[in-house]
Amino acid sequence: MSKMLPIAAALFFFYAAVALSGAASSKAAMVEHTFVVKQVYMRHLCNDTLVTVVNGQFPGPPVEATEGDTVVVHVVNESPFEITIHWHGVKQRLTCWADGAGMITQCPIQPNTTFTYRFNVDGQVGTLWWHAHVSILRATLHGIIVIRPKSSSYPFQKPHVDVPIIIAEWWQRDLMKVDKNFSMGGSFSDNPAAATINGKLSDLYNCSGVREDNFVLNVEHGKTYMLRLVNAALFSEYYFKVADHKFTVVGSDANYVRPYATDVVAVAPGETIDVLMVADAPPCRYYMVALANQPPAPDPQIPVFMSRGIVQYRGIPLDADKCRNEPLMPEMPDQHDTLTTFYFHGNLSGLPGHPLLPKIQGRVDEHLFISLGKGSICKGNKPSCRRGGNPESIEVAYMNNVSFRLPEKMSLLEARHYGKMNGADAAVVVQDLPSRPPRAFNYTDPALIPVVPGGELERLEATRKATTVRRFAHNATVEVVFQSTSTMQSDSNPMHLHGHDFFVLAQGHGNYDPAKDVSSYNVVDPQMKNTVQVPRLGWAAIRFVADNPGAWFMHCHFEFHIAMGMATVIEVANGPMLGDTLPPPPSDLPKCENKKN
Ligand SMILES: *[C@@H]1O[C@H](CO)[C@@H](O)[C@H](O)[C@H]1NC(C)=O
Ligand SMILES: *[C@@H]1O[C@H](CO)[C@@H](O)[C@H](O)[C@H]1NC(C)=O
Ligand SMILES: *[C@@H]1O[C@H](CO)[C@@H](O)[C@H](O)[C@H]1NC(C)=O
Ligand SMILES: *[C@@H]1O[C@H](CO)[C@@H](O)[C@H](O)[C@H]1NC(C)=O
Ligand SMILES: *[C@@H]1O[C@H](CO)[C@@H](O)[C@H](O)[C@H]1NC(C)=O
Ligand SMILES: *[C@@H]1O[C@H](CO)[C@@H](O)[C@H](O)[C@H]1NC(C)=O
Ligand SMILES: *[C@@H]1O[C@H](CO)[C@@H](O)[C@H](O)[C@H]1NC(C)=O
Ligand SMILES: *[C@@H]1O[C@H](CO)[C@@H](O)[C@H](O)[C@H]1NC(C)=O
Ligand SMILES: [Cu+2]
Repeated sequence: MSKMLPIAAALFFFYAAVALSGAASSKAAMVEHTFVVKQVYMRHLCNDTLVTVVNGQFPGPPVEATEGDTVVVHVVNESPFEITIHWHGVKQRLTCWADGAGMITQCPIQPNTTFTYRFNVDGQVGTLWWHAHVSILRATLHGIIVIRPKSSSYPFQKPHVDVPIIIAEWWQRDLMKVDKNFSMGGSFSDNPAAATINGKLSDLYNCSGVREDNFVLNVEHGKTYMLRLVNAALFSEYYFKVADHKFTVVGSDANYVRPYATDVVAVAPGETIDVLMVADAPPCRYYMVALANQPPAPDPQIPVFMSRGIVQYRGIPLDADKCRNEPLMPEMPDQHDTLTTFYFHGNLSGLPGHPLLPKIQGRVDEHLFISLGKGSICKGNKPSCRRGGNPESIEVAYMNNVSFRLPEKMSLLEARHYGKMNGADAAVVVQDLPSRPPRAFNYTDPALIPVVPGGELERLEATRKATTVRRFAHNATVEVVFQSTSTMQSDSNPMHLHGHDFFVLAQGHGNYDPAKDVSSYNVVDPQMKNTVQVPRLGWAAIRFVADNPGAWFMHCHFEFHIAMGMATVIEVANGPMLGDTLPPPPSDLPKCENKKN
C-alpha cells in the first residue's frame, strides 16, 4: 500500500498543473504544418506499388506539440481521391468542424483543393495520431501526434528518449477496390502483404532473397526510452515485445495510466500505448516484435502477420559471442491467444482524482446497450431476396440491428447547422439509434458463429441500413455497454468515440448481465480512453460526459467493420453559455456541391 503514496502525490501535482495550465494559455505556441497528399510509388517485395501518402512519407510526418498549443495543418490534396484527415483522440473542444470525419463533420477535400485544419491540444498529454477518414486510405495516410506536458513535468521519471513505434500494414492492392469490396459485403481474400514497424517491413520479408529493412533503435545502457505505440493497422490487434526487456505502461490514448509492469503489450487498432523501457540488458542486439492476433477457428483465418525491429546497444563487446549472429527473439504469445489482450487491458487503470470522475460517479442520465453484429440486406432496396451466399443480398455490420449509412449530399454537422436535417428540404435524413437491440438473443453463443466455407457469404438474418444518431443534452452523463456478438464470428471490436474521452468501467466475457456486472465497475480509478477493445464474445462498459457540442462519429476501428456499417453518430447539444456553443463553420470548409458523383 505504501507504494501507492508517491503516485498519489505525483497525481495531485499533475492535476494541479493541468488546472493551472488554462491560466497560462498566453504562452501557447502555434504548430504549423503543410501536408501534401500525393500518390507515389514505393518499392517493397519486388513490386513498385502506388500508394497515397503525406509529403512522400510512410508513415507520414509527426505532429509534435506541447499541451495548450494551437495546431494548424494546411492539407493540399494532390491525389486523385477525396480525402479528410481526422486527428484521432484530439478532443476538439468547440472545434467539431476540424474533426475531419468525412460526411459527418465535413465534405471531403476534393482533388486539387486545400483545406486548413485548426484546433487546440488542451487538457491531454501523451500519444495520439492522425489518419485519413474517407475510406481505407488511412492504410498509408497516417502519422503520430505527440503532446508533451508543459514544463516537462511527467508523473513519473522523465524518459531520456522518445520513440514513436507505429505498427501498420503494407498493402499491394488497389485500396479503393478493397474498400468497395468491404462495403459490398466483405471479401476474405483482401489481405495486406506484410506488417510494418515505422514503415519497415523487416527482415522477415524479402525480394528474391534480399531482405527488407528493419527499424533500428540504437540504445545506451542505463537510459530510459519512452516507446509510443500506435496501432494504425486496418485489420489486426498486435502483441508487442522486446526480447529480454520489460515495460512499464504509463499512458494510453493521451491519458496517464497507473504505472503497470509487463513484458507484453496488446494494442488494438486506433489505440495508443505509452511504455517506459529501461535499457538494462547486457549490451547486445534484441528483436522487438509486433505479432497480429486473431480468434481461432471456426473463424475464417487470415495469414500470420508479424514484423520486427532491432534494439541495438551502443558498445557491444567484440567478444560477446551471442551478439555476433542473429539478435535475440522474444517468446511471443500464440497468435490465437486472446486472453493476453483481455488481461492486459483489464489490468490498466487511470490516475485517481480526474476532474470528471465525480460526474460519472453520480447520476447516469442515459443508458445505451449496443449489440455489435452482422446481418444481410437485399440489393436494390428490394423488400425480400435470397440470402446466404446468394448475390441478391449483401452482408453488412450493425449496431443494434441498424447498419450505418454515410450521408451523401451534405455532412451531418452542416445539415444540423443549416437546419437541413429531416423535414421538407432535408439534405440528410437521420433516425434515432435504438437504446437497445430490438430483440434480445444469446449474443455470445458460439453456435451462432457463421462459418465461411471457401469464403462464401454467410446465412445472416435480415437487417436494415440508415443514418443513425443519438442526441444528448449538454453535460448529460452517458453509459454505453458494447456487446460483441457471435454473428461477427468471434471478432473483438475496438470501439472509438470522437470528441470525448470516456472512462472504461469494466469488461467481461459472455453476455452482459447488469444484475451481476454493475458490481464489477471501477468508478474509483478507471482508465480514460478514446478507444476501448471490446473483447471477443464479450462486452465492455464505458461512461462519458457529453460536454462537447457537435456531431461525433462512434465506430469500430477495424476497417472492414466500419466499411460494413458498424458506426453511429453522437450528437451533443449546445449549452446555454457562449463558451458551450459550437461556433459557425470556418469559411474554407469544403463545399459539398463540389462533390463529384
Ligand atoms: C507483387 O504484386 C503482385 C500483385 O500486385 C503479386 O501477385 C505478387 O505476389 C507480388 N510480389 C511479391 C514478391 O509479393
Ligand atoms: C489536378 O491537377 C493536375 C495538374 O494540374 C491535373 O493533371 C489533374 O487532372 C487534376 N485533377 C483533377 C481531378 O482535377
Ligand atoms: C474483391 O473481391 C473479389 C471477390 O472476392 C476478389 O476477386 C478481388 O481480388 C477483390 N479485389 C481486390 C482489389 O482485392
Ligand atoms: C525469401 O522469401 C521466400 C518466400 O517468399 C522464402 O522461401 C525464403 O526463405 C526467404 N529468404 C530469406 C533469406 O528470408
Ligand atoms: C491482470 O492480469 C492477470 C494475469 O496477468 C490476470 O490473472 C488478472 O485477472 C488480470 N486482472 C484483470 C482485472 O483483468
Ligand atoms: C448462451 O449460449 C451458451 C453457449 O451455448 C450457453 O452456455 C448459455 O447457457 C446460453 N445462455 C442462455 C441464456 O441461453
Ligand atoms: C433486425 O431487423 C430486421 C428488420 O429490419 C428484422 O427482420 C430482424 O428480425 C431484426 N433482427 C434482430 C436481431 O433484431
Ligand atoms: C456544463 O458543465 C460545465 C462545467 O461543469 C458548466 O460550466 C456548464 O455551464 C454546464 N452546461 C450546462 C448546459 O449545464
Ligand atoms: Cu468491429
